[in-house]
Amino acid sequence: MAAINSVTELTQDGDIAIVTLNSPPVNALSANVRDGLFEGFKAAIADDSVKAIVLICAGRTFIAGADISEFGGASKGASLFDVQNMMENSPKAVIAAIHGTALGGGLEVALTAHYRVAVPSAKCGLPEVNLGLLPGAGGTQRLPRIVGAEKALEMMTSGAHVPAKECLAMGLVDSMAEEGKLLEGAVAFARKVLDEKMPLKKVRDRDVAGGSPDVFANFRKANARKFRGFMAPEANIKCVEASLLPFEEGLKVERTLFMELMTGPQSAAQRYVFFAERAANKIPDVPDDTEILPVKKVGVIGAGTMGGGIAMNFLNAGLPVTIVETKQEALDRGLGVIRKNYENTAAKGRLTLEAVETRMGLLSGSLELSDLADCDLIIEAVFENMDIKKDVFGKLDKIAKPGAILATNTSFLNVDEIAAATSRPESVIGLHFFSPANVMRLLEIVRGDKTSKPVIATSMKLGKTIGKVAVLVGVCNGFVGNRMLAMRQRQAQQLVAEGAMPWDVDRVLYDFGFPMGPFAMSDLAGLDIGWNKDASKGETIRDVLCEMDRRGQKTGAGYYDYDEKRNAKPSAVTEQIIRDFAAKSGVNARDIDDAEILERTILPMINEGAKILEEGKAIRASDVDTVWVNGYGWPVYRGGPMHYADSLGLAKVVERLKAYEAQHGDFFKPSALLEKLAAEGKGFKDLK
Ligand code: 3H9
Repeated sequence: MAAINSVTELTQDGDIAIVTLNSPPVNALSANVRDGLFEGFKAAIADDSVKAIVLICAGRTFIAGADISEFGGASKGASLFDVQNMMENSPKAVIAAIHGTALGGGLEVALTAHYRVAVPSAKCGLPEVNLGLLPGAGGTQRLPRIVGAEKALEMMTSGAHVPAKECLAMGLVDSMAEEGKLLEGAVAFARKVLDEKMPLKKVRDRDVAGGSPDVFANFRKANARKFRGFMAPEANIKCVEASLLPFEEGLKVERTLFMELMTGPQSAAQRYVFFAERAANKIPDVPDDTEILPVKKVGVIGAGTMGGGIAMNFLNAGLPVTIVETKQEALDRGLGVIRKNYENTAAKGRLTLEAVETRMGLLSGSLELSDLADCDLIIEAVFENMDIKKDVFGKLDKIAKPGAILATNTSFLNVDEIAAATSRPESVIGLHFFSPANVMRLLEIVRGDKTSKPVIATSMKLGKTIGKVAVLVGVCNGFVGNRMLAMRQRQAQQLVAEGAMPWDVDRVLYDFGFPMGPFAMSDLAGLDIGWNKDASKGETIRDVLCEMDRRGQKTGAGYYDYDEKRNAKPSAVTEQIIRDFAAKSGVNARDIDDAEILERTILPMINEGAKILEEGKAIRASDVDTVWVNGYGWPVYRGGPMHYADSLGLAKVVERLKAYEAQHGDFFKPSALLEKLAAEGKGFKDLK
């Protein structure tokens, strides 16, 4: 056995050399790893007793890609291309042995091996698109040469991690090894290559299947909506187009486009988000070894849209759930909706009917709160009213077993006040899911004054179990997300009061990258949420719209008019209502330009984010961004409001807020933290 360097070993099994990489956590292609691979292969090739070479990784995975944390720094040591050339041009067969995930640069390395062997649980993918990039080490040229243009387009623009079985069917993997016996399988395959004198296949020498011009045109058209605003998908498509050229020419296109993306703002933002989501898991005063409480059974109170969606998360993760409602009819309806949701997914081919039954089999309904007595976690999802919540928690306190986590799904109420309705505030926490709760990735976990560390650690871990991005926040009105959203909403309303039309505000925010603007959103949700017919006195534009039964999409009209297919059209009726309001309140309605709309809706959010940080209600600026990217449709290629503020420069943010403060008053007054950072020439990224 010979150590090549601190992360690479070269060993031998008869005439088969084995290059083993061991660079936790994910064997990313850092300078050290590249050096180790380069020297390892060089030594194996130079050794006359070696006839074939197996590349395998220790730990939980094959190479998961380039080392993202090294991006932007000066490159040191052997380049990835040096490694790949050494492997591809090796006169001895090279076999990549894959377990865990072969992703990005990792798969690109494997594609320069002559053969690939994988265990069934392995997955392969080129997920660079999710970092605002494209595979920059020949992957865009080699993948289509194996799987064809169409599959390559799908894989590269989705970043999907494709299971080994599918990879085998596509020819991306040549042979399967038994689970847990990868090395044996790969060595046996290497012997077969030698015994049968199998050729040393170079992927680069193959032709690309498919790839007529209409394949690309159709793909672009079919995905236009999904790719809107992003630069990387189009660059990936262009590379697949270039794979129809001779290999070296295609490689040049790949290189040029890769460098453009790599040095651009979108990829910087998307890489930032990658690390931000992972940083959110780290809670300074809740160490990794904090006790995790067992959660084997979950209770949900309320079978409405929210309760049902919440329940589905746990069912999907294989945990039994009991839902409690007050009336049989509501319970039946709630359980029925869950079944229907699963059946719809099955109809789309994304779930087997067997899986539907397994999940429904884990679900039970009850009209008795006492049926939650054996639950380890109980989540309340009843009406947003403090008295009702307190009542529920008071009752829960009496029936829940000792140590059970008692969670509220409130979206803005004071979790400490709710906790005070129990004799065990240390067990109470906020688990704020976003609608639809079974789909949206964000979970705001709200820590009360007295919430215990094990309850926090367990909640964070559960977030991961159910596939959420969990962010720990503190108690304040609306927590992080809704508190900042309220600022945007206020300005959106105010802009309309001053003469902007709802569709102008919506268009500016849509063009910025949000999936929809605030008024289209209100129409979708229903304008009458929180509106009371008896109390309504036509005091706001919304009041008037609701009084006219323009309650949003469901009534065919709201801020917008809708046709039968729910396509929105600016409404002359709404415009007149707005003009009448302006006249009544003596406002001189004016044209408001797009730049002002954008600044007045976005800058107050940034300012509020700064206040949240000042008050310690979020741990770090990147947590605020993680909330906005995953829960509120903030375009990931702009990194979140705080990252966006940094990209504008905080001095500029402060200057613009002050300009609006002079015109519109205190609402725009920059927070002390913003002023301080701007004065010091710093950004939110500099906060430690
Ligand atoms: C690329 O390859 C470009 C090339 O085409 C071009 C070359 C010229 N680098 O996610 P986890 C860290 S771009 C650095 O919690 P999991 C991660 O930050 C790359 N660090 O684990 C975390 O650190 P910490 C293309 C990385 O089991 C720890 O590893 N590849 C990298 O839930 C554990 O990560 C990708 O985009 C990296 N590449 O999931 C794959 N990857 O513990 C990105 C991970 O300090 N990675 N870390 O917070 C993933 O998708 C997931 O990490 C993976 C494991 C599925 C591998």
